[in-house]
Amino acid sequence: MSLKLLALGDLHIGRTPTRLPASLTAQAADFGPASAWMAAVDLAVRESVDAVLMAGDLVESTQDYFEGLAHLQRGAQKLREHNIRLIVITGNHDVEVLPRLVDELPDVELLGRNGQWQNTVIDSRLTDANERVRLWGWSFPSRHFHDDPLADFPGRSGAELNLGLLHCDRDQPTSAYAPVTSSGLANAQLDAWLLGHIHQPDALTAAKPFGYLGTVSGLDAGESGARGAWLMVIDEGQIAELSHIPIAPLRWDQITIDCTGAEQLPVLEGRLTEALRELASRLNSERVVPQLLGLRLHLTGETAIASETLADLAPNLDTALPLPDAPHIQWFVERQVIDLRPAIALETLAQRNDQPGLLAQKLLILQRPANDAERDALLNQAALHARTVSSQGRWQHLPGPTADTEQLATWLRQSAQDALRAMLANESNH
Ligand SMILES: [Mn+2]
Repeated sequence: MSLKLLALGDLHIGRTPTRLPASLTAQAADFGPASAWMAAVDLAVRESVDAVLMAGDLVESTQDYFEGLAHLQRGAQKLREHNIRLIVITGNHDVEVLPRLVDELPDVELLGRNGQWQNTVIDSRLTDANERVRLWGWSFPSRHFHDDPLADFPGRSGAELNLGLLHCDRDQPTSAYAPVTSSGLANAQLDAWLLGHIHQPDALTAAKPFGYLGTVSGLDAGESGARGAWLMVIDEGQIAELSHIPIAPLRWDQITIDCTGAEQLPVLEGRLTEALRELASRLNSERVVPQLLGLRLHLTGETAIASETLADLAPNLDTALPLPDAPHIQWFVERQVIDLRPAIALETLAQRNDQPGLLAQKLLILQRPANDAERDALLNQAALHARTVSSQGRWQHLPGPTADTEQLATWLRQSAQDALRAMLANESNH
């Protein structure tokens, strides 16, 4: 007889997915964190786990108090009805709001309030099971915390498995979000560390249960791939299983299509269909499938195809469509990334003295290794230009840092390839 836990990373109730097709924006909340949370609760009930553990940042911000209250209460009540414990810690986002919510919700247990390490023993609900674990937790005491919370970790205790639940920034010594080190985590001698804060999940296994749980649902297109909850099974005092179960209702993903040799729309459509069917067959083998897929189409390879034809490839961005071979999943194109090279070899083009020739020469320079002097000079010129533009008054309010050199190189390459294809298409029309 075993003990089962369901561990969830950053949930961020209060966030709503953006970049959805126009026809779905009114229902955006159905595809966000609150839906992922209820899916996690259903999974906990279905798997008959003993406790649900949450590693901080359950709620996006202090402004989301009522949204947090409604959803946490609904989930906590359902877990309570099934005699499943709900144990949480605060992260930097919900440091203020989560303790207030917990005070309103007697079914939720907050561990390590105010940055004080605390532990609780979780016993298997099955009386004949005889399995137990000790769970350690530490909650953010303030929005920023510059010290290593492991510095005053009291150390493991008891003969049972000792697990840790912590919201922290690993191996980022100057972080304002509870910096810890990998060696510090290892030196604590626990049997598992279930971490929150970083949104990309680590590849955790029963043999290596130390790392980030990741977001429960992808909060934007940058958080691509399977997102969900982690099921941990403890059997005879050992971690027997630790598996990732994708439960997010919306999944962001990428499809790369090699367009080499494809110059007509039907050929490209055939390749996209093939890629969608592969994706469908992969998804059909999963335990829980997403309802909605937001896809970034990455077009690569060598082709003389016209940009207008490429624009026709992505289905209408205002709607979502049933996925071939998996019609219960809707898909839409979030964005097309065009990274195509002309079908003519750049070296041949670069022999020419006209505009395509000059552009081909620049592209060849861009392809050189990162420390090449001519490449550096080209990128410095681009960086200077970018700085001049971004310091103009009308662009100054745009958020985000200035692009780094490699980002600039990517933009230059993509726009030069685009321009080159347009020039060559124009030539062949004459
Ligand atoms: Mn965080």
